[in-house]
Amino acid sequence: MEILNEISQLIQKGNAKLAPEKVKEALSSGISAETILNDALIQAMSVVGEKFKNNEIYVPEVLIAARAMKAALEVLKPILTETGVKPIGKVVIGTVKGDLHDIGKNLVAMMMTGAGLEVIDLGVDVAPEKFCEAVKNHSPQVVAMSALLTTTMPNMKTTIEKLQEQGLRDKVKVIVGGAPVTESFANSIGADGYAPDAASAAELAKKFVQGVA
Ligand code: B1M
Repeated sequence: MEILNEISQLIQKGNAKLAPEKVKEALSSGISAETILNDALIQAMSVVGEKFKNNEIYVPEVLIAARAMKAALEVLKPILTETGVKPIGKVVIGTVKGDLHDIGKNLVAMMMTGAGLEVIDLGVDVAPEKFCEAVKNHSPQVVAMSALLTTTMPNMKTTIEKLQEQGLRDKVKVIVGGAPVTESFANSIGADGYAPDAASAAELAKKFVQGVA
């Protein structure tokens, strides 16, 4: 669909003004939020990532593309988070210490909200102590951690160890995800679950909350 390609191009070029407008246009022409998300927004960021890896673009261009992606995502947010029901449980989510990537984490948070969960979002660069503090303050059933850098993945393990140290590990299920994270990594650090994308992360958290996983 041409309009999806146009949205993708606008995000890649970092046009934070026109990208959301085009998303609105696509929605009113009957294209689903899910299609726009997967085939335009996420697709655009993977092109950006590829170009960045190949040194065709640099951090400033990635940053402005991310800004446009976020602006476009804001248009989809009310649809993705739409839920008519009372929250069925609580999740504390954050991007781990040292890591500033939050687009995927925000998407996971939106999908979880849409799945009927209350989400406490701690933001980015979240230290293990901060996760522990949030568990004490909010008593969630699930702690969800995101990491986009191979160098910050170990901080997921450090956070699990800190939860253990503070006697909180048995009170929560820990799920992890993010581009470099794999199921076997999740197992190796003692996480309870791994999800490859935002929709399955929401599904998994819901199962844990309902005690069926
Ligand atoms: Co960064 N960056 N970045 N970056 N960046 C990557 C991740 C990279 C793969 C690019 C590349 O080289 N191809 C590379 C990491 C290499 C590695 O370690 N393997 C990289 C690098 C190197 C860096 C810097 C070190 C660059 C530098 O400064 N020299 C630096 C680090 C800063 C830091 O964090 N300390 C850096 C900075 C940045 C920006 C700030 C410019 C910007 C982030 C802006 C922001 O997030 N607010 C940025 C961006 C945008 C990217 C890419 C291009 C796109 C990431 C993204 O938003 N994707 C990325 C390349 C890529 O991923 N292809 C790249 C879209 C998003 C929807 O996908 O986040 O993967 P993603 O989330 C997915 C799944 O992973 C999953 O669900 C989502 C989809 O449904 N998911 C979960 C995510 N969290 C989950 C949690 C779950 C379950 C699923 O359970 C809890």
